[in-house]
Amino acid sequence: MGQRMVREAGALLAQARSVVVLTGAGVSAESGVPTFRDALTGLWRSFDAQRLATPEAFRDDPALVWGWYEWRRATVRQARPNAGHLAVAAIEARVPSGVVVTQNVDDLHERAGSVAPIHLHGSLFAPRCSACAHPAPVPDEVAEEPGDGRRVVPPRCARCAGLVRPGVVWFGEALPAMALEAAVEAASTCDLLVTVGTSGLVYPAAEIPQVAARSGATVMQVNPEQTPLDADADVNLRGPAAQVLPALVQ
Ligand code: BJW
Ligand code: ZN
Repeated sequence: MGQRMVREAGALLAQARSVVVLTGAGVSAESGVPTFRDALTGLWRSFDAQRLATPEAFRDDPALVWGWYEWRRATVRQARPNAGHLAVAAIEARVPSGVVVTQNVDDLHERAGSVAPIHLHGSLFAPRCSACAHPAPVPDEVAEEPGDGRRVVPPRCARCAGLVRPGVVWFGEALPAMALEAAVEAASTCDLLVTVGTSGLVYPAAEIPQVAARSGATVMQVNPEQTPLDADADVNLRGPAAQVLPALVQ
């Protein structure tokens, strides 16, 4: 990626009055949070994230799925926002209208100073009852690995004794309507959408850059790899978020 390209992209950003930053797992990769499509590591090596993140997996083996989320919550708690998250917060603070839309279930944007990022796929820190949707407390960190190191029996709902589930959006489930509406509204009225670290494979989030492009916005992509979003992007900045984003806001 050339210096000239970064300068031009920085100039586009400086001119924009209304910016949406759409992030995916890649923005947290350099904080040590594995991306969704990265091979699972350690104890979880033999599992497939696409299969675990489903209502069917939770129904068939709630302790396995809950244990996976406990492990991921612990990873995120130990992680710190990186220079990419900080640059996103700086963009948001600098432009007259800045909106952060994330597919991530971690809280690293909040911890970097972003104000109320829109979470399209929920949060690791908002468990709820699988039967009555009553919010449940976030469990304390597990001090030591229980049992086989993977399965953790989920807590029960204080209201109806149903099984508590992670407050995330699994495949086949609807996205939170207000979050999706707010994201689409922001994308259709912005003059620049910056998509960062997303594979562009998961819908409806993957449509958001198209919404912006069709409404006449410039679309900029930050990703070390090619993605299906390349076609919609006016500017493709190939590189890791924690290097490229800070260079844009210098
Ligand atoms: C870096 C980097 C660095 C690395 N810097 N970058 C239309 C067509 C086809 C299918 C569908 C469709 N519409 C719906 C579907 C089905 C399905 C879907 O999209 N399937 C596809 C797989 C084909 N969608 C759904 O089921 C959605 N629901 C739905 O549509 O409901 C309809 C409905 C309506 C009304 C009633 C009922 C139903 C729900 C989707 C939910 C997605 N949930 C997950 C799990 C969340 C919880 C959890 O985390 O466990 O969300 S799946 C997973 O993918 C997670 C992510 O947010 C999401 C996106 O992943 P992301 O962020 O793009 O990460 P990766 O890992 O894929 O990519 C990382 C990228 O970073 C890569 O490009 C790297 O190169 C890059 N990178 N290092 C910058 N340092
Ligand atoms: Zn309940």
